[in-house]
Amino acid sequence: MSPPGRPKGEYRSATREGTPVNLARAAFFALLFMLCCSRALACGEALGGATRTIEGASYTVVWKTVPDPIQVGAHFTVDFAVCPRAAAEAPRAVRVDATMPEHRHGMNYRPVVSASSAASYRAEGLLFHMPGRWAVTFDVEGNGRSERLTSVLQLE
Ligand SMILES: [Cu+2]
Repeated sequence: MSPPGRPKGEYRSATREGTPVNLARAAFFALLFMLCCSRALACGEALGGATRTIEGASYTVVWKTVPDPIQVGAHFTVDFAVCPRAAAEAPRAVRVDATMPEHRHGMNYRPVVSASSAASYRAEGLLFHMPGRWAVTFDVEGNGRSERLTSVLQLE
């Protein structure tokens, strides 16, 4: 589309003169986009709300209980994300369990883990049958080994 009354050639030449400015603008907006919008979600960001983070050698686990806080003797769910660190591969399998280290016992229930998206999981069927110090463990299989990430919960 040429402006009326102007020869096509002259108009296109004028456009070319403006090119360096347009490139600079495009580069500026590309940079702005990279800074603001294309950033991958931080690990567990999709979980929302208050989360706990465990940094392991190969994986980071970000998790929260539903409900939060949990009650003695009531089933609860753990929603969590497992994110590979550095060159670690995506986890092949993830298990969740809990024990009371001082009492040398675990739960009376075995949680069932299901994947809710590529990096997000849900462990259902947990129940802490007594108050005290509970260690929640996440066993992540990947890179030919299993890494255990542990977080401690004090239950009143
Ligand atoms: Cu106990």
